[in-house]
Amino acid sequence: MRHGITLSAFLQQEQRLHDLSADLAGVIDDMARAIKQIAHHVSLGALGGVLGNTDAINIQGEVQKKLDVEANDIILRCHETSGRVAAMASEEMDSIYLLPIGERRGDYLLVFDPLDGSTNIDINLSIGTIFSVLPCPRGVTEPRESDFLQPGRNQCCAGYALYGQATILVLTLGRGVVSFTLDRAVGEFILVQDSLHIDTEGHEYAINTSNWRFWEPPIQRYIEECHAGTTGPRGKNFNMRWMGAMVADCHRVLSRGGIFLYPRDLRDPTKPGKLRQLYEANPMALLAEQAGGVASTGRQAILDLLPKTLHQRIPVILGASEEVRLIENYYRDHPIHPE
Ligand code: P6P
Repeated sequence: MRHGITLSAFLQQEQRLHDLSADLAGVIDDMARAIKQIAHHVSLGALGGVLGNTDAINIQGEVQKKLDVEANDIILRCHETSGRVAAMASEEMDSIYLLPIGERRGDYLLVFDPLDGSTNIDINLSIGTIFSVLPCPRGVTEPRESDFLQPGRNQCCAGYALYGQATILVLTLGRGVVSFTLDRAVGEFILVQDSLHIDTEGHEYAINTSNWRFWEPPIQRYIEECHAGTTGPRGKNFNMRWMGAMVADCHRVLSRGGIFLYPRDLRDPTKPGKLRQLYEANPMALLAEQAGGVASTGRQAILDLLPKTLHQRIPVILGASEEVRLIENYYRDHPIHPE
């Protein structure tokens, strides 16, 4: 019934009907403005002079792409003078970002992956921006890293942009999941879906199968049974997709069901996973749960996990409830790995 309204109208409605705070509505509006700017740079491709690598390595140990840095700066600029956020953190910045001196500190902490799927940038494949909004602890005006270390269940808002054929914005405020498409002619995000839903059953899985030999047995068992299809214990055939960008794979799960997995693997037993909790796992987990799905590490709900560090990595298994619960059962039969 709300299809066709703009993001601004949607946010006004949420303020009127659901007490959405004006400042949180403003944070979302500022993020939408940043996404429009990033979408423009992304759309230029090789003509924009922002393809290729910088000569920097980020804290993740990954080569920073020029567009990673560009997108990161755009998001900082769109929020640092709004008076709505108190500080920010990003995959591309080693430590938290404090606002310029003199700028009003707001009530929210913004964490984001400015450009998820960076290895897809130079080959014109799916990339996106993932963001999460946390409450700034009351009375804190100069946040420290520890103020960001909140469980994902604390998120006030989570969402992502996907820069594909269309630029879309998917969002949750804790009352379901809505999706907008950018109308470039007028520069407005238009509501196109007002309740994304993940079916309990799934038949499509996303995982990087080249890591097979490093997976823990519960994951090997689950994927083996998917491969067996109707001849195996699942009694149904599965399809596989892997986009190399969490934002794209998770959007497919939110749009047509299935499951996304980036489990803990034994390539580096000291690493609990590849994906980062604060700005990849937590926002996607909230969206998945709000769409009727489940988001788990394999052993517990992602949203209940207290992060230990800003760039904490965790295993991610999210999507169709029946699929994720089956994997959790397999983990229950598998001894806990030493931390
Ligand atoms: P792999 C992108 O670098 C990312 O962080 C996620 O967006 C994506 O799902 C994953 O890594 C891809 O990892 O090991 O398949 O290259």
